[in-house]
Amino acid sequence: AGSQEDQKFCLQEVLDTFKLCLSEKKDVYLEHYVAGWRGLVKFLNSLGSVFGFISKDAVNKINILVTYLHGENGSQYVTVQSMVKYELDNELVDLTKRGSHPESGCRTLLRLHRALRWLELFLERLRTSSEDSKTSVMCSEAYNESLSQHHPWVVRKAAGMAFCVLPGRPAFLEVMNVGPPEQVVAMLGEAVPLISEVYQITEELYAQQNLLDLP
Ligand code: 1PX
Repeated sequence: AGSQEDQKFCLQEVLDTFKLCLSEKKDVYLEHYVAGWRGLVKFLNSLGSVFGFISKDAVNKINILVTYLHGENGSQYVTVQSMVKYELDNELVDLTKRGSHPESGCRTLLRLHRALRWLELFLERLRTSSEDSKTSVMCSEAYNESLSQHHPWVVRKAAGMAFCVLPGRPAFLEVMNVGPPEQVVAMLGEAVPLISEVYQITEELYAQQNLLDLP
């Protein structure tokens, strides 16, 4: 058996993990948040090795968070809210420049959080696009509106090159393993608002605590 990342992607599974993300109080469970990302990485891996540099970075960040979650202070990392409070109260975050805490949970999650905004924008485009729309265009538009602002030129360049080899819309929807295009579109209609809600809650928390520019 291969590692979890080699297994087949299925959009339903990602949708389910994002559903589990929010507690009744609208706190974000870290365990399900990283599980959602693991599912997305599976998808990325199924698109080919050109995306390897992207999935490698995502896996690296997922692993940092999982290590905290399963570490001796794991109970402080149950939700994003408790993680932020714990790390700030204990001065475990480099706030203005990189120092003794280059891999805090807060800064690591922020990277995935920014990528979640890209995902929301991209999936919304995918959902509302016509059959002959180019996924590469949807992907780069979503990227330029979000994540790219946080990336240096070289990364933007490499990302742009990777987008060019994305499969066309029909093949792309096929890899999602949901069924016919109409069904994928329906499922995206369910997934996008969920992803958006998780994004908004995290965004507000980070904004309140002044954490949106963590180095
Ligand atoms: C339902 C299917 C939808 C498709 C799912 C695809 C999942 C994509 C997962 C992307 C995760 C990207 C995480 C990037 C985090 C990041 O911004 N890292 C940078 C900063 O980190 P640092 O520690 O240095 O502060 C880091 O420099 C990143 C480097 C790798 C390049 C990131 C390019 C991101 C492009 C996102 C679009 C993915 C294209 C997928 C095509 C479907």
